[in-house]
Amino acid sequence: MTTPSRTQLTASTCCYCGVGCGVLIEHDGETILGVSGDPEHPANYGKLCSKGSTLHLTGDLDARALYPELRLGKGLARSRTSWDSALDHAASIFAETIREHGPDSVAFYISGQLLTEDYYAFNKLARALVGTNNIDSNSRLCMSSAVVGYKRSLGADAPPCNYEDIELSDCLLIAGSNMAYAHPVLFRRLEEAKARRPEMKIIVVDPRRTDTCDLADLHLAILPGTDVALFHGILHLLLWEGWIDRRYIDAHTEGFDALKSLVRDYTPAAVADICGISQADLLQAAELIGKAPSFLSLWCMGLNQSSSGSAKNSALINLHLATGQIGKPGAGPFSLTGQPNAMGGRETGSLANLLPGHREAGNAAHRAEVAGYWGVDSLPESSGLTAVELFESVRSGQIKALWIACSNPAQSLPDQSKVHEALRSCPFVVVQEAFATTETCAYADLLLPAASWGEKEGSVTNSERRITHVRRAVPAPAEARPDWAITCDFARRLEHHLRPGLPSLFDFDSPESLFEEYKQLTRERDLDLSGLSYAILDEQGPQQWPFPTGVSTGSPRLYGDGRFATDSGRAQFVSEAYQAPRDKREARYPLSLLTGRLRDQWHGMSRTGTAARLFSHAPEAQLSLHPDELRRRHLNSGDLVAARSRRGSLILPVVADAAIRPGQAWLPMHWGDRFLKGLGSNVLTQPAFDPLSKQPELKLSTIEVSKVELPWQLFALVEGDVQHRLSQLRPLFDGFAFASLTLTGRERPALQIRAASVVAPEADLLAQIDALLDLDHGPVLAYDDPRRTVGKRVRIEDGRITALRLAGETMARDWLKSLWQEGKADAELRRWLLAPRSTPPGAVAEQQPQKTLCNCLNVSEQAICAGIARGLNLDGLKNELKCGTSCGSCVPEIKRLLATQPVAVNA
Ligand SMILES: Nc1nc2c(c(=O)[nH]1)N[C@H]1C(S)=C(S)[C@@H](COP(=O)(O)OP(=O)(O)OC[C@H]3O[C@@H](n4cnc5c(=O)[nH]c(N)nc54)[C@H](O)[C@@H]3O)O[C@H]1N2
Ligand SMILES: Nc1nc2c(c(=O)[nH]1)N[C@H]1C(S)=C(S)[C@@H](COP(=O)(O)OP(=O)(O)OC[C@H]3O[C@@H](n4cnc5c(=O)[nH]c(N)nc54)[C@H](O)[C@@H]3O)O[C@H]1N2
Ligand code: SF4
Ligand SMILES: [Mo]
Repeated sequence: MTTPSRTQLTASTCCYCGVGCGVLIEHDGETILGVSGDPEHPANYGKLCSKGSTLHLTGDLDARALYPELRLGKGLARSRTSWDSALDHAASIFAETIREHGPDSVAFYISGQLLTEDYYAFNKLARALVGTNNIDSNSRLCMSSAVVGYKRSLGADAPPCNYEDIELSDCLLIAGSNMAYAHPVLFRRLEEAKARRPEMKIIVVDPRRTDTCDLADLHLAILPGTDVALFHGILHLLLWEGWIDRRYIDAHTEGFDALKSLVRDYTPAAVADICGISQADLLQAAELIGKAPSFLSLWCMGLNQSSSGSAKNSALINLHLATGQIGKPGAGPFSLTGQPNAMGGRETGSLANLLPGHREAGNAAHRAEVAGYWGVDSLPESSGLTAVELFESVRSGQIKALWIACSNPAQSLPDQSKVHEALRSCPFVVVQEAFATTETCAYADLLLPAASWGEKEGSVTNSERRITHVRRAVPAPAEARPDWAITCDFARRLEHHLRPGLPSLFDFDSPESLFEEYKQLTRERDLDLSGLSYAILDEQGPQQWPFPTGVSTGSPRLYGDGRFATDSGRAQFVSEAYQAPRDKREARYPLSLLTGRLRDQWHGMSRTGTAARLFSHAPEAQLSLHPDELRRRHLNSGDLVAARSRRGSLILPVVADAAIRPGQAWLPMHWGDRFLKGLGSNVLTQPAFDPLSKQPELKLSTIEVSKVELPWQLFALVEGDVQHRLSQLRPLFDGFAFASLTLTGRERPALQIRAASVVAPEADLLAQIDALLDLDHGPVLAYDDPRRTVGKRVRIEDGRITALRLAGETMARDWLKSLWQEGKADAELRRWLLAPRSTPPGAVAEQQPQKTLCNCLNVSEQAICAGIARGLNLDGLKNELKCGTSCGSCVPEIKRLLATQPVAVNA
């Protein structure tokens, strides 16, 4: 018998965004019981957002990868195997492929969600052992334009600011970042700073009116892809008005004259026209920037994910150099990193073109330094394939063995039809994953179960260059292992084939041993962290690099002395003209489709998609259009539409949203084929990429939207065992034109399915669906109309609905769902069920799904609007409904409702 063990707390980090919040994991040594913000961590001082604070509710074991699984031939099912045979098998296939087709016939696709030590192990495996530069990461889809921007403008890939600078700044430009959703804890810090110093000015540049605009003094809703013209237009005005810092330019920069002549053409009239904003707003932006004592810019994917991503980054950095706004408190160009350890990946050189310690794979001296340190003759010279190119080479057959770790490319890369084709045709695909449910796992010939959040040790670097020791709280479930251990174990087995008899390059017995080896490769480089150790991180807490040997604390800010990491020591102005986006709008594709993030979901939803409550803020996939665009197409909110791009099409509901300008559309990036039939959001997006950063234009593609007539509709809901049911039911909906499978509920999580097709499916298929919904036996009330076009099934246990299915038409959907939510099954329900007519009692027309704004306290948008109608202000709403009093992620949205909802007028 086991005795109940005491609850313990382990300080670690949140595994989601690049803010890098510290968390305290509450556990009993076996199971994670709770999570709270670490009050000592300098990124968040105890705060967490709606995602971080629900981490302990995610990670349903039913969705986890638990054992190695091997497929012995294409078309066969995978079966469980041992770690030894899994890795031996992988090593012999990789060795054989390399022997027959050369080292560049294999590739590794890794992730900014790996820890630094994992990254380092992979990098050494690819370059030193295999001898290929075909190792790229999902950071290619994320930060690679910022890497180019920093390197060519400032000489090194180093964000020069820190989080306090955000609070200290007098003027902030937030460009292409919806920090209210994507970096919420930093946004909370900004909200508090602005409340303390209302004179602080905030400009938001985003085609959409996002929740981040809630703090904006000025919102520039530019046309998508026009940022370069905007930044050049601002510089034009700064020059004209004399708001530049000539002394700084002369002392610390090069290339200003060329830029000056380039921006001469970017007159206010021309720029206002290109960007679709008013000249007055443009002038105001220039004035706010030009006159501010300190100026800081924050940016994210709206700049990076573009075919002119590098140009956007450099054009923004130009503004800082021209005004001398860098290297001092409250000033500087500050890219927000997306993933928790995108920075660590850049530091360890885990993009195809990089090497550890901010070195270049294309630089012979850098290669020689690293090869010497690793004790190998040389490192590969041929350039490596970057994400989009890499999958294209898989498709064309050039890559024959592919190792994917900690990323879900069958959901997140652009142009999904091609990506699925590539994975289908690749002779050998290894997927090293924590969750077995991802779209990519379906293609794994070998699935390797990885430890995940709370189960692994290592280090991460957040957006402000701060390194935190990630600590393990509990053991990984079943046979899952930490990534570094999987990688090193495989590498040692591959060495038997490729370097027989030689001493191992992978003699690591802990993440700390990897860190100790890696850190020496940063010595005397711009990011020098050779003075750091796990012991220092434990004693002194998280530290910012550079942290060279001998110092006692890291560096909060870079370039304070005006010396840059370039050969001349001077920062470089980059002069590049504005180029219009690639995917042109035209009669056939008249709408610009933007994609991005929801507040409570993370990427492909492998983790957040296991917690039903995280669906309540955005219950299902929807395509948002301006109300005028709906009117023009005779569409109503809730109608099913086909969205078509040059690459694919997707059927989903449409919704009116005035936050989006006419001519544009908005689709969250999160929905993949598991949750939305049809390969998900990225079936529409385009693979065009920036010529320098090779970062694809995920933010912008052109589409058309038209109504689809799918009269036969299905709605189903079933409580419990949600992950299994989702996995089993999803394939049964392949034949439907539309199918959306989501989670709903809070205390009693349920799977909810909406589907539609032109005609009713075979009775057989419906019977299979019913069986998986538990609607084929036991206490089930059923009614089928004589012509069998309409059918209803409701399971009632202990006086409550536990499962239901409506087929043919679904008018009673909302009524039944609310009965389910309320735990009721009354006489009216029974009467309705057995009646031929399907109109529900007192039926209302189908409604938009109810939205929960405050996820912590479970307060719906309706309740908040009712409170506003009663005359409550923000404090009143907080007091009475408690909304917004926990993590605060919903506060911007509540404020927006306060500003737009009709309020009761008190006599
Ligand atoms: N909730 C949540 N948070 C996350 C993540 C998540 O999945 N969920 N992922 C993390 C990761 S990896 C990343 S990279 C970050 C991303 O963080 P963000 O980049 O802030 O988030 P996105 O919603 O992808 O895009 C930001 C904005 O860019 C705008 N945009 C589109 N085109 C343009 C343009 O041409 N110019 C400008 N100026 N703006 C444009 C979009 O309208 C959108 O509002 O979020 C991180 N945080
Ligand atoms: N349309 C559109 N597409 C986009 C974007 C966009 O804005 N618009 N944004 C892009 C950006 S910025 C990004 S960063 C990418 C993200 O795209 P992906 O890299 O595909 O993102 P995730 O779904 O987070 O994939 C991480 C995977 O790692 C698994 N995992 C979690 N923890 C561990 C672990 O410890 N070890 C291992 N081995 N596996 C683990 C998770 O289950 C998950 O499946 O998406 C890109 N795609
Ligand atoms: S802001 Fe939220 S998602 Fe990002 S690290 Fe902090 S708690 Fe995690
Ligand atoms: Mo990202």
